[in-house]
Amino acid sequence: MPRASGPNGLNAEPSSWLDRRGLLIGAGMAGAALGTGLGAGLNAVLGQSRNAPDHTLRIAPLKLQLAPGKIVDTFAYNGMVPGPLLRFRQGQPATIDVVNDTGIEDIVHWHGLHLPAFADGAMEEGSPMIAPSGAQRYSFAAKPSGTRWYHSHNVAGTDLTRSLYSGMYGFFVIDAADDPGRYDQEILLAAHHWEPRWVSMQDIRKGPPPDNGLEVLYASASFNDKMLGHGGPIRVRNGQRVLLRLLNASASENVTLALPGHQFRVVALDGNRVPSPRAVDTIFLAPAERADAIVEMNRPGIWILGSVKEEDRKIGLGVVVEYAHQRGEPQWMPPPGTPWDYAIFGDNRTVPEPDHRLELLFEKVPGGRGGYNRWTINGGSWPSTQQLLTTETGKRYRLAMTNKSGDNHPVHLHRHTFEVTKIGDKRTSGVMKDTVNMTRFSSVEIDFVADDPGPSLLHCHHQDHQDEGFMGLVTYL
Ligand SMILES: [Cu+2]
Repeated sequence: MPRASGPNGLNAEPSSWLDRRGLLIGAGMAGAALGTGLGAGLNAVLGQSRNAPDHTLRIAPLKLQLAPGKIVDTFAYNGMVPGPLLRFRQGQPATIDVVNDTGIEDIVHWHGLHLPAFADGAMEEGSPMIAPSGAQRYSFAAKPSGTRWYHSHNVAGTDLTRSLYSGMYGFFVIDAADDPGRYDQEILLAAHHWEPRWVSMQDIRKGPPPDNGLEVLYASASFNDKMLGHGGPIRVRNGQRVLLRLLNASASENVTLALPGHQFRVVALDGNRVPSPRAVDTIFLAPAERADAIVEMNRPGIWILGSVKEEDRKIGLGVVVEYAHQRGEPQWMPPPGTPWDYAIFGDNRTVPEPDHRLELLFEKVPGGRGGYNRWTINGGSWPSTQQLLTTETGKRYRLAMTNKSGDNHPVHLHRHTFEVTKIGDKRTSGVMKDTVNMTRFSSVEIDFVADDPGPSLLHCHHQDHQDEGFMGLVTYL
């Protein structure tokens, strides 16, 4: 029986809760989080009722067999990777107990959902950590519809066994009432990289400057829990329409995916339907991004659905797609190298002028050889970025973001959905996301309506970037 920690449990170790990531919640913030926010929401979030939860997630160590002879020591939910599929109808009340069977405190974030800050699963917003051997009840209405996911939002820092370096992630699918469901089969694939290690990238290849700090490289990768060639194939029949729900659950690696001889008809990005569904040869996903794509199975054979990078397929990032009555070795063919462009899925609607525009500049502070890089937003690193933007309910805000670094940053805004309105010099509209990838030395503008009061974290989804200062808070008046 999961034990819900009460207010006393929550307050037992305020220092360990408040000091994470060097966080010192300001008096106002703490008042908001602990007073009105948590106070009012405490019963809801900590579960004073004795109702059975819809799901229980148990965090525990796992020896994950990616392939025969390839076992990684990790942490996971309910002994499986990804964790169990959580599926709700839009608006349905969801009650989820999370039990922490480890010696390390942790927290679960419901990525892409609109829910109160105290239930969101980000300690920076005031959601409580789950103590070692403790438990936490999360209760909220499941919305909006689409391919969402859940994952640890703990700090990893230099510890590559924690948070998104581990197997602590899973799909959270919210079905719309009007889902046309025009497909014959639904396949969920979460890409992940395993066996991380810190390296000096400049020692491995040309490019990074000599003062670059340590970065993470991985020795293996998988879709779901198996390396390419070691799980069962995806079995299809000629003429089928297969819906792929693709998630990049890697801590820091981008993926570009292809299925030779087939195209992906992208119908949703980050779970949100796009105005202009289009068929593409490849799908690019930065960490935390999702794509829903329909594939018409019209080229019988045995194929590899996998990373376009050979070195990624070699370490496991792929899965075999097998048509009925076909035999032979899985085939791979390099796809056309079309650059990924969010705008092709958008429309030409005129975007309303925002009520307020905020420029955000992202910069790297190189850590030097053997050190760790730091990241700044407008010159400051977390926690000095706790007042990035104060919003008024109902107003529209534009974040004009510039990436002044040679690294890639998937920027995620919690508890809100935003519209991509400009990529470089190109205006666009209609593409709704919760995570937007910024390529190196690029600029992107996103608009959101302040419609979900409470503190909301804006951060890079690279585990090492968010841990090293790349986060800030959007708050409400
Ligand atoms: Cu980043």
